[in-house]
Amino acid sequence: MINKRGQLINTKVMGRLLRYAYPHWRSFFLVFGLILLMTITSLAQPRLVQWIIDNHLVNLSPGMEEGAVRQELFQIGIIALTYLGTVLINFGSNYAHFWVLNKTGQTILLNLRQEVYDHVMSLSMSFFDTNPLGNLVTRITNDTENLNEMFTSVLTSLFQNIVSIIGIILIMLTMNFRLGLMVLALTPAILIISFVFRNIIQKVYEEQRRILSKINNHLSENLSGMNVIQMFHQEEKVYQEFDKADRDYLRESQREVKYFATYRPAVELIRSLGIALLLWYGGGGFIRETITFGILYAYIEYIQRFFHPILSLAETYNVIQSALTSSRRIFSLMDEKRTVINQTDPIQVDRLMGKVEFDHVWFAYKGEEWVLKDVSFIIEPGEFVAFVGSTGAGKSSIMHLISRFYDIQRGSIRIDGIDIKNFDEQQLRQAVGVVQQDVFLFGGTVEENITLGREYVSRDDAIQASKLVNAETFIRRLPGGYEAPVMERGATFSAGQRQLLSYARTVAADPSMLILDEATANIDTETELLIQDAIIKMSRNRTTIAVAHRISTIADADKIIVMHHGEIAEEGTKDQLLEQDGIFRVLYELQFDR
Ligand code: TTP
Ligand code: MG
Repeated sequence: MINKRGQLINTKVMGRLLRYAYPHWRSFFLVFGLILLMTITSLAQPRLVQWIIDNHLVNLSPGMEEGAVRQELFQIGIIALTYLGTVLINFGSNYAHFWVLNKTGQTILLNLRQEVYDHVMSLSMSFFDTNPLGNLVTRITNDTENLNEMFTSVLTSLFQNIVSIIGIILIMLTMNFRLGLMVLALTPAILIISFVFRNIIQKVYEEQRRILSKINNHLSENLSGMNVIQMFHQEEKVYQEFDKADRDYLRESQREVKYFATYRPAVELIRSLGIALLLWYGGGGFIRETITFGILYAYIEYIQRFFHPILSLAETYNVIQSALTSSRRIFSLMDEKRTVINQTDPIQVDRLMGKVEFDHVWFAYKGEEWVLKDVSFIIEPGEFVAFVGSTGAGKSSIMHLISRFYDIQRGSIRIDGIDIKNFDEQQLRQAVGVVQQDVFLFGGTVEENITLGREYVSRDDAIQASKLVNAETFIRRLPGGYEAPVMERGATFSAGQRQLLSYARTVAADPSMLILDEATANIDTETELLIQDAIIKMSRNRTTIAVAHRISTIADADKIIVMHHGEIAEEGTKDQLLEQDGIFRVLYELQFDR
């Protein structure tokens, strides 16, 4: 049941949906016209037959004159042709309306899906941290598909059914008022049954949707983590979980079938009851000659056609509910605001020098769980600064903040003396080249993975960058070289190769600042030397901030900052820190004692 509040929200959602349909009003207009034509031709048919029976067939009798018979048959022929005409027009308008409608629906859907996807892409990282991937996939695919139902089946079947019902009632009442009233008297029974049914079935549908979303989440999560599952022999457990959700779904589907299996025969029963009543009452009328045989026939036909739109209206209600739920979910997704907001009037700089300042920065991913506590440091243009510290100390978080993936809660972060909130986000991210801890390769070619389709990165830039970071040699050796295919997630590349590719990707855009969040993965000595050399070449003439796990990366740093539990514990050159005899010295000795 819809309460007052629900209804209010529904009309709001409806209004918003209609805004998507509005640009296509001509198509919808055409569709409504075609539906009107369909309904009229369909409703005219029993009336034509009735006409033949009552006005012509009854006139035919065995002893009739040849001329009169021919005259009647001629008339019947004309009506029969008209009947054929209604069948053809009905067929034609049905076909045309279906075609126009689905084309329009799919166009609306395409736009909507693109809009949703565009919006999701624009959202800040914190959104993706808190929303399961499977839900997003469901919303962009299933939920938009549900909406299509709204525009195609619902909008038009509502119209079609209401027109049919009104048409049939009018025809029945005008043909014979009392018979008409009698048929109408059955309507409440049908309505009550349908109403009860749709309430029950709606709950079933809701449960089905919930389970389906669970299945989707399960699939997307576990398929992407397949290597971990197999490595730790979790197949059985994962399968059990999936199996359970799948069985739940089966159970709900069976429930749906069960209710439908009761509902349909119940309706059929009422329909037969109606026809029996009609034959009893109408038959009496026929004998008393108040009702003609043709009218009786036409009524039976109209009863059949009367039930269909009523039932269909009840089912439409379900589709509307499901579509409204989907639209509410889609709209709430579209209403998600970016948490990181771009300046309306951002500062434009030709090229950043690369001075980075953290000024009493406090930061938490959520609530008051501080990941960074009062962190302050200054990195001069062109310097090479290394961050070290135990896992979870907040090193990667600092890197995220420099390219403003998240906004900080307190303090400020400045680049070249300007608060990063005042830069254009795009420009900032272009100026800050980030090599992330986990390298993500996309399906495509090697070249595409380096240029990433950025219009300011040419093929030549990609090749130059690969040379600079020592990736050229191994790329040339690949079958196809720069055109070599990359599997989704780069499964066919070694950790070292992936690392080098991501270096090439980052320096190809010639950023003023370079952020290296070093992978902890162990890499063979030869590749390690290549990486070492690549880092030195990349860091020339640019501010470089590296999260380092290997002492080799740190050795030549201008400054080392030691993080501990979200705070800066020590700061200085390697030699200064070693002298201090603090955390760094411990970390250093741990690595060299291996
Ligand atoms: P990180 O900044 O990722 O810690 P780190 O880079 O120093 O660690 P590692 O050497 O292992 O790479 O995390 C700091 C804290 O922030 C940690 O408690 C986890 C938390 N965190 C989130 O809550 N959400 C996130 O997206 C990230 C990256 C971290
Ligand atoms: Mg990290």
